Order: sequence, then structure tokens, then C-alpha cells
Amino acid sequence: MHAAVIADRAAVGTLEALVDQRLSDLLPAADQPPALLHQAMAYSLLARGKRMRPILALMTSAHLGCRRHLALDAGCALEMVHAASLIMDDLPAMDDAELRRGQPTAHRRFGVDVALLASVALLNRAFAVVAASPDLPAEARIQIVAVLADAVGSQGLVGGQVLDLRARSSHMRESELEQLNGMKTGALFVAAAAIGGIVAGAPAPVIETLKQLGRELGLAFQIADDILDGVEFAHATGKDTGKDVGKPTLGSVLGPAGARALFHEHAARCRDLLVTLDAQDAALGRFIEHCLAQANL
Ligand code: GRG
Repeated sequence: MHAAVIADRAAVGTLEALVDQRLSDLLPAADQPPALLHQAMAYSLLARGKRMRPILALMTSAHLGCRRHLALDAGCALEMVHAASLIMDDLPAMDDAELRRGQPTAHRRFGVDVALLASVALLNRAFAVVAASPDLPAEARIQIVAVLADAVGSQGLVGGQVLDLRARSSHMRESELEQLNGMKTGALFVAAAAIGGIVAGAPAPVIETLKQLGRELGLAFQIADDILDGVEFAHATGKDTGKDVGKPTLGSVLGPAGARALFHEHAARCRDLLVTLDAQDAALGRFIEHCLAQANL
């Protein structure tokens, strides 16, 4: 394997460990009452995830000149929102999933009632973490709270999830599915890249370019996720597969070759945006390539 690839994997591994440790520090102690709730929060948040959203925020801020890990707490907030959304997505009223991150889903382990409350508590904790983020100026914290709130809201994860739930038995066009994916999945990648820019004090046009990069990456990522859902082996993803059966996805609407071609269109747009950001040969560019390569398409 090429030495640069090994070095990049090591860099991602180091950031994963940094994020994991900070996530653990930012949670209430598992034995602090109500212990059951705190255990459920830790169970879902600290389970083995790829930490792509916090690492994207960290890589972006570093590319823009932040010398310390100033985006770490805001990145952890992104991961808390993400974990909250996964718990909710897995509930019987939604995907009714059994497996997530290689372990039983939160509601299978703790019951629907506690899982739902753990999701709300993680979501809430995310905003508290940003508001209290000690190293960031107040103006940056306010902007990050607004970015996170937009990412979660009716034009973001929650809105995308409603469209996703209602899509199940309907016919959808490519443009509608792209819009849904942009909301359900793209929104947190957009937020991650924007947060990196905000933390670094980047000017508005740069933050706009970063948001486009997050959107293109998120759209590519969701296509890969849809294609993996059709793969038999659950251990490849650590979660249930076949959850999209009977539901329109870009894979089912465009066919495998069409979905793969669209994935590569988004990947190409990511690369163009990296050039705009002068990041194509930098750690940020290599991290985006690492994310795209994981799709193995
Ligand atoms: C409570 C915040 C909140 C939202 C409610 C349920 C819901 C609305 C939204 C669900 C959105 C959702 C689950 C989108 C799928 C995103 C996706 C591709 C998840 C998989 O991400 P990975 O592969 O997972 O990064 P890991 O486990 O590695 O973190």
C-alpha cells in the first residue's frame, strides 16, 4: 500500500480516537441518575461509528488554518445529532431495525420508551455542547446552533425523514429522491463542512462552497448507502440490510449502473469543489477521497 494512503488512514484513525474520547467526556456519567437513560445515550453514541461528520468538520477547519482542534466540540455535537437520528430511524414506527453499528438497536436493548427519550436527550445535549463550547467566540457558537437547527429541522433531517416514510409505496422521480436525500443525509454533511468554516472564521463565499461540498458528498454517500442496503451481508455495514425493499431509492429508480453513474457525478463535483478550495492535494481532499473510496463503487 502507498505510504501516503497509510499516513492518511492513520490520520483518520487518530481523529476517530480523539472524537471518541471527547464524546465520552461530553456525556453524563453512565451511573449518574437516571442511569438507564444515560446508559442508553452512551450505548448508541459510543458504539462503533465512522465519525465522518465530526472528522469532516475537523478536517475542514484545519484546512482553513485552525491549528488546534477548535471544531472538536461542535463536531461531537454533529455526532450526537446523527446518533439521535439513527435511534429514531430504527424505531418500530420507522425502519423497525434490529441491528445498528454491529449491535442490537437502542429500542431492542432498552425498549422503545427509553430509546425515544435517549434520542431526544442526545439531540438536546448537542445544542448544550455547542452553546458551552469553551474555545469558540459567542458569535461562532450562535452561527453553529443555527446551522445545526437548520440541519435537523423541517428542511433537513426531520423533513427528509417524513418524505422518506411517505415515499414507501409511491413512485418518485430522480429529482425528488435527490431532494429527499439532500435533506435526510446531505444536511448533516452540509452542516459539518459549514461548521468547519465557521470555526475557522472563513468568509461567507468560502462557507457557501463548503456547503456545496458537504451536499455533494452527502448525496454520493446516500447513493452508496442505498446500494449497500441491497447487499446480503449485514456485517458489511453493521446494520440491517433490505430495509429499502419496496421503497423507491436512486438504486431502484435508476438501476445499479445508473445509480453508480450518479454517484460518480457527485464525486466529480466534490473534486471540482476541492479544487476551488485548493484542497485537492491537502488532507481535506484526501479525506473526501477516503470517504468516496469507502463506497467501493
Ligand atoms: C432526531 C435528529 C433527529 C432526527 C429525526 C429519524 C430522522 C429524523 C432522520 C433519520 C435520517 C437518517 C437515518 C438518514 C440516514 C443517514 C445515513 C446514511 C446514515 C448512516 O451513516 P453512517 O454510515 O453511519 O455514517 P455510522 O454508524 O458510521 O455513523
